[in-house]
Amino acid sequence: MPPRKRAPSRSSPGAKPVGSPIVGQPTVGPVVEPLAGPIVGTAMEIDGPHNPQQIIAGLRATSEGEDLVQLLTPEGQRVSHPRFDLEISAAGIQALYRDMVLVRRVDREANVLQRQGQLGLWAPLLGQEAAQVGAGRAMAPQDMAFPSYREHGVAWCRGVDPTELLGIFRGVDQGSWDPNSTGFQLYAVVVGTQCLHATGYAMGQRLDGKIGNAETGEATICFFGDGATSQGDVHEAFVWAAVYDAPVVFFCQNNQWAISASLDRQTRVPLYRRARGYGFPGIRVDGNDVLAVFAVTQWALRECRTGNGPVLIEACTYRMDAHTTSDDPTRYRLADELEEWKLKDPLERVRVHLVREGLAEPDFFAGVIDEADELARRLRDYCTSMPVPGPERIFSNIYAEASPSLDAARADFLAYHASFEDGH
Ligand SMILES: Cc1ncc(C[n+]2csc(CCOP(=O)(O)OP(=O)(O)O)c2C)c(N)n1
Ligand SMILES: [Mg+2]
Repeated sequence: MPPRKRAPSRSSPGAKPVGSPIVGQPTVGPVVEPLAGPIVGTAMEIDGPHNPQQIIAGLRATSEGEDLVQLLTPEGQRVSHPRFDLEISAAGIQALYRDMVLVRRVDREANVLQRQGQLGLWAPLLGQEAAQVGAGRAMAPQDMAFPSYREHGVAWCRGVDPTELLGIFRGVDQGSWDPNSTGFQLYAVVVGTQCLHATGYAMGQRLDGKIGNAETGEATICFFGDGATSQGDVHEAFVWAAVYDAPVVFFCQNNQWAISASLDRQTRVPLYRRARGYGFPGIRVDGNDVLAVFAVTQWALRECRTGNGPVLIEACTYRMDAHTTSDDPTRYRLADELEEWKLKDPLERVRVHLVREGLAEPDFFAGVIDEADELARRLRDYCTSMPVPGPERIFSNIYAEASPSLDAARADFLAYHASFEDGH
């Protein structure tokens, strides 16, 4: 191959060309000559006047920042927002509070069941109740959700009974609810993959003419984490959704950690700002404020149903427990961080608000606790009495229709099992 010509220099006239490696040349030795000519600015100045202190203070995306949409402060005070104000009755706030208490109770009970050997694994949602309930309750019945593996709160809002989540974590099924009737797809464990599924589904909604009306149209919402944003699948989903105007809300729960990788290992800019590069709006909401999440997600879903999708929402929240029951977060994060986030607890701020504003009586809170106790009992009873599935179970619900090769594989597998003396 003949040696490639050097590209003309893009630096100022008179400057020496910038050296670049030439194919076929030995790579040892200095190949890059120093850039001569005037320096027009540092890289940081190109995208706005950011000094290093600002970068450290927030542009590394670890702080919540000035653009955060919030309607209820951590102290339980209602605040207004020029674009996302919400009119909600006392009963409406009570209902959101009840959802969060029950969902937290499901989560804590399942965590304990894992510790007692009844589940193989559990992925806790502790701390993310407002993000999930706010988003789940903003959905219309005809919308479709694509979850990751932690969306127990969204499942609850879609009418998936919490007992149905346990089979996956006990290892007896791959998800037993009906995605079509609930509008809630099965859990996705491969990080980010559900963003492609959601985009494809939303493109279908568009092609089927299901959009055009903010109330009766259809939209898709896809849940994923801060770590998932580094996956190629998520980038591809953003590109496809953008160029096909897919009616999909990308709902990123930024819980600050991807197992032991902190947010600053994923991004240099706040995650919601990435949307701008793909050509759709990105909004950052206080993910521990159920009212703000509800208002922002409702708006985003309406935009998508109308035909103005996609939209990215970054819900700033915190994973208060371990990544899963197999993880020990004390090995990679400081206890102060958790203590700081406890002050922003999503349930406590709503409780304080209801009490302080006289929007709920003590009976209401006592009733919710009783309901949570009953739910926990039901969950435990169900889990400990779940039947062990037979070996043929692994072949069911894989393909819509039977096939000769699947039938043969099943027959082989059952014969193999039967060859053991005790049949197992
Ligand atoms: C493609 C792929 N890579 C790696 C993993 C292992 N893994 C499981 S969860 C996880 C971190 C995900 O973090 P994030 O997206 O922030 O979601 P979170 O768990 O915090 O809700 C990783 C790396 C996986 N399941 N799939
Ligand atoms: Mg995360």
